[in-house]
Formats: sequence, C-alpha cells, structure tokens
Amino acid sequence: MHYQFPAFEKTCQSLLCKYLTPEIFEALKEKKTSHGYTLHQAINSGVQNPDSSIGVYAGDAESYALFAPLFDPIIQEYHGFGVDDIHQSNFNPNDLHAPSSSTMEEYIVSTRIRVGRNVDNLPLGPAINQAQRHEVEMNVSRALEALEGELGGTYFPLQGMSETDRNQLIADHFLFKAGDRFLEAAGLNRDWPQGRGIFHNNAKTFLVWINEEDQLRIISMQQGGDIQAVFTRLSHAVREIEKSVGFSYSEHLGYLTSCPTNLGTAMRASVHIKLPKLGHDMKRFEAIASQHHLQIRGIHGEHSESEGGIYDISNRRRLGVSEVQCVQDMYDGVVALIAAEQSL
Ligand code: ADP
Ligand code: ILO
Repeated sequence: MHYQFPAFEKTCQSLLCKYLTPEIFEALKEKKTSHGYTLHQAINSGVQNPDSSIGVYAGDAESYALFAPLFDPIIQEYHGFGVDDIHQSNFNPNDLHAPSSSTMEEYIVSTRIRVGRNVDNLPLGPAINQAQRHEVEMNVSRALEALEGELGGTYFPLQGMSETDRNQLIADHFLFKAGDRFLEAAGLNRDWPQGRGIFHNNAKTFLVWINEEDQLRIISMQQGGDIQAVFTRLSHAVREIEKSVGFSYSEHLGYLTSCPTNLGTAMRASVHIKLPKLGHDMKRFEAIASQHHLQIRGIHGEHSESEGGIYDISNRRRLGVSEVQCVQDMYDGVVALIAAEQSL
C-alpha cells in the first residue's frame, strides 16, 4: 500500500508528531510484522486524532522491535526508560507502605487499581482477528468463572446486555465506554461488541474487562481510601489468573500492552479524591502531581473533566518501576495533595 508522510499541524503536541521524522517514516513504511501489522496502522490513531498525547499503538509483540525507531523514543520520553534498561516486577503487598487514615477517608471517595494483560502468543487488540478475539473471550472467561472465594463471580458479555444495564455499569465506573475515537482509529473497536465483556464478583470489588484496549484489564476497586486493601486483592487476583492464563511478557518491556504508556507493570492506581480548593489553583496542583509522578484525570476516565471538585489521581510511571512503586507514588502524592488542600 502506498501512503505518505502525514501532514501534522504545527499545533500538534503528540509524541507521534514529535518523533515521526520523514526519515523514520521512509525506513519503516513498507515493514509488516508476521501478523500483518504496518506502520500505517501503528500511527493511524495519532494521525486521525491530532489531539492525542501519544498517538501510536502496537499490534503485537513484534511491533515494539520492528517499529523501534519510532516506539523507543516515545517509550523513553513517557517512562524515562532507555533501550538498555530492564523492567523489574514486585507485586508483594508487604512491601507497600500505604496505611489508611481518617484524614484520607475524608478526602478519598474511591480507590481503583488495574493492570492490563494480553495473552501470550496472540496478536494484541489492534491486529487480532475475530476468531482469535473469541478464543481470548472463551478461555479467559472460563478461567475467571473458575475462581473462588472473594474473587468468584460471573462473566457478562456485552453482546446481549441491555442498554440500561450497560449504561448503569458505565455510570457506576465499572465498565468501559463504547466508541472511543482513539481506540476506533487504532482498530480496537472492530467487530464491536462481539468478544467484549465484563466479569465481576458480587460486590463489584474485583472486575475484569475482556477485549477492550487490552485483552484483559484486571481491576480491584472499592469505596473509600484503603489503598493497601485494594492492592492486596489485585495482587492475589493476578496470581490466581496467572495459574491458568499465560501472559505476554518481555524481559525488557515487562507486560506487553497495545499502548506504550501501559508497558511494564501496565498498572494504573487511582483515587477519586475531593480537592476543590486545589482545583482552583491548577498550577500548584500540577506542580505537586508532577513532583510525585502523578497524572490528573476527570472522573469519567481519560479525556473527561472533573466534576464537583473531584479528580482522578493516578501514577504516571509504569515501566522500569515495580507495581509496589507505582502504588507508592500514588499514595505519597495523595498524602501531599491532601496536605496542600488542607493548607488552603
Ligand atoms: P483505565 O484505568 O483503564 O486507564 P479510564 O481512565 O478510562 O481507564 O477509567 C475507566 C473507568 O474507571 C472510568 O469509569 C473511571 O471513572 C473509573 N475509575 C478510575 N479510577 C477510579 C476510582 N479511583 N474510583 C472509581 N472509579 C474509577
Ligand atoms: N492514544 C491516546 C491515549 C494514550 C494513553 N491512554 C491510554 C488509554 N492508553 C492518546 O495518545 O492520547
């Protein structure tokens, strides 16, 4: 297929715009992974959505090597992680220091920690085909429905779910939205809603999204600010799932995910937290967040706005730092944000 160097506007801020030079484009434009994934597919989300912050997606493990001249500088800038660095994992809750307190409970509305995972030896979502997606859904939902105790629950496919139930799950922050334009352009919404769904336990404190941006998003969440308890549940759940599902992992990049921001731990540990005063001093808010490697989002997920002075605060780093460090970043930053809010 013949295609040309994309014409980015001068205002484009994405890492794709920054690092896709005409030379890199020429060197990579004819390349294809063994699953047939091309540069054109890898950059389409950022080309169609010039307001992207990153703009690229991998179609399979091989994409990270084949398109390395583009992916490596993006990974380096986002994670501060070099080509010779090795990812380290530590998912041991005993190594986390995140005690809850009455002050934290006063400010934190809810806590959620998720990790992304993809099944070994299959393409990632942007390059997966319909049959492979169904295979993931079938094998993963079967493994999940065999879990017991607190993790025991039911799988609900999106296909056949009523609009009312689906919208309620989204409104309650349990389920992903439909029609995300970044995922659409990355090829991640093909054959929607087939093969997608959500597993959860009765209490909805342990949930797994199947075949959204990653094949699994394993989630532990609950009301209030007990970050230690949420991390402990997630660590246990991941260990249990790993007994029956093999995940795609690289010594260098850790857990492989379709978006390079999620590589490594693939972990986003977040709180919904009331910070109405800091919300009126965004400069100070952002300075504290940046010092603690945190990201500020609105309360309906990425690319959404804050409501009623409540923000979604999460770790920004995920690669080259352990799972424990991701959550420790979030916890330490939240303590600092609460102190700043109290001083105003
Ligand atoms: P991801 O965490 O997978 O990157 P999003 O930012 O899109 O995804 O968030 C997914 C959903 O999880 C959204 O409905 C969001 O409001 C919800 N969510 C995230 N953090 C929390 C939290 N701490 N408490 C409750 N819901 C949360
Ligand atoms: N492709 C989008 C999102 C990047 C990071 N977030 C997620 C959900 N992967 C962008 O480049 O802004």
